[in-house]
Amino acid sequence: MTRPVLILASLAALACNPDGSSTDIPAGPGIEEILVESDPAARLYLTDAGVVDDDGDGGWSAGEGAALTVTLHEGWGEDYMNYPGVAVSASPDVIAWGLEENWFYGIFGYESYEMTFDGILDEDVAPDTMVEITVAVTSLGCPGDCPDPNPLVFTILSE
Ligand SMILES: [Ca+2]
Repeated sequence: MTRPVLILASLAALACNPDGSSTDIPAGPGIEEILVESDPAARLYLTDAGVVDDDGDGGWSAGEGAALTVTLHEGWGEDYMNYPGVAVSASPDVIAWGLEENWFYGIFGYESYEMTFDGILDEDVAPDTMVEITVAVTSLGCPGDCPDPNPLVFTILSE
């Protein structure tokens, strides 16, 4: 499968695909490095992670809030009406999320929806702390009836 790759030197991040190859893919605002790319061949996949800090200076400081956005796609052209959603987590666990998961009723075939998660970075996080953030596909009925999590993993650097 081929797909267009946006070449922006200032935004490009080196990522490893599941088969071990590397691809230059764009990282969104506030993203340090993309570690794992969500597989676009899967039925539900994630792209376009970005983090915008509350005061807009481009750095996420201790105690500051930020909005994480990510786009969920249906890639097979088949409506998925079983409350698909996205779950977010951080390692180390230094972000207090308003919601750690969010869902909606369904996603039509080939549709894309941007989702936003608000988080506050802990007060005691030192500057230049690397935080790994995982966003994963889930559903309201999970665990039990779970779609492939097909995660998108990236790092941010605290200010
Ligand atoms: Ca800031």
